Amino acid sequence: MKVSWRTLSTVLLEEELLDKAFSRAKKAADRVDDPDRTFRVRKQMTRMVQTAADIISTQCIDLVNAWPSLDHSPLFDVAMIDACVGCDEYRKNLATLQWAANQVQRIAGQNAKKIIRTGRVELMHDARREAYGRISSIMRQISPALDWLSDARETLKRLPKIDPVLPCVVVCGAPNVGKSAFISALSTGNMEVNHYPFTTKQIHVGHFMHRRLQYQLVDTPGLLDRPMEQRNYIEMQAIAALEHVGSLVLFLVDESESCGTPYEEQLHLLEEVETLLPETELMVVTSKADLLTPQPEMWDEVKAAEEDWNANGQEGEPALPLLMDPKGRVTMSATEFVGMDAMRLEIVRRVKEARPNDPMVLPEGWHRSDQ
Ligand SMILES: Nc1nc2c(ncn2[C@@H]2O[C@H](COP(=O)(O)OP(=O)(O)O)[C@@H](O)[C@H]2O)c(=O)[nH]1
Ligand SMILES: [Mg+2]
Repeated sequence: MKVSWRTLSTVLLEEELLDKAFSRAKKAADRVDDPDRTFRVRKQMTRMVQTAADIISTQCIDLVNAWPSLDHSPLFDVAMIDACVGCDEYRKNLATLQWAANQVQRIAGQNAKKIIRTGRVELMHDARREAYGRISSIMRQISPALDWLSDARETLKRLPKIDPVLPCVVVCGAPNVGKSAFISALSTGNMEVNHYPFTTKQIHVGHFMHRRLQYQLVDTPGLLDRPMEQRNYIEMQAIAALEHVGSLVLFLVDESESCGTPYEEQLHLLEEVETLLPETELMVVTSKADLLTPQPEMWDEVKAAEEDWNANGQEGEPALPLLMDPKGRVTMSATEFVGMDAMRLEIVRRVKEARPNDPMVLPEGWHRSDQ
């Protein structure tokens, strides 16, 4: 099941939920019409108690059902939930709502019985009043859980959406090396702009399609861009989460140093990323090829090959020449758009190598009926 945190409905807090429950209950009572006073009051009071309990238990149960179960969530989501709000709290607060739903229904049942069993109108009113008091007391007890879930929803809404089944390229490197520019240059369609809940920096999640398979490109500002000792527990968790979804890590190096981080320091960071994501295939790429002096030898050749390929409708999967820098690393310019198409095809090849048992790829000799 794929959950979008953005579609979870708002959590009504203690006061809001009580107001809603009691005002609906009153309306339900107002609709009762019976000439016999005893019958009328009995119906009114039972309806009030039952309606109030139903409204409250429905919100609680709906919430418990709508929020993803941690046992059935992708590892990336679980790691992010743990990093951002805490899995134990998450479970505990949802369990509290489940408990409250049962309690208010039990109270409604008990007091409805009292109302039905008496013939005295004032005792019916007393039983209704008692039910309201007990329901309010339950609501007071779950108020902290409602507050917590409401805050958690705001936090989790801002998480980047990553589909664990699809290839995912994690783009990292020091600040300002061109991660965001690279992702926008490679992406087609809408780019999602997001924040990790623990950083105010914008993150970009982009996509491109190749052979009907969507490739995700994830930005990592504030995560894989500074020395290890400056990272806190939450950030470490988030980094661990990336290893669960990353098919390939691209580490961008800005040799021009226009990013502000010295070259040596960037290489130090690279070593750290290698130790932080040991299971994921890593590719080092030089960004901002247009700023290299001298210009990469193959600049004109790559540019012409890419222009040709685009002019011919991007037919096939040619071995477009990769732009290389003098150090022998693949390079590209996101602003001049040179080396980008070659890079995209290289990413596809690398991801394929890194995911030999890709569930989306059919075995040799099989054909999709719609191809
Ligand atoms: N000349 C040049 N500048 C670039 C290139 N890519 C990014 N930049 C510039 O580098 C700065 C930082 O880029 P940005 O993508 O925000 O870096 P991020 O912090 O790694 O996401 C911006 O001013 C970009 O315009 C490139 O290929 N060539
Ligand atoms: Mg950026």
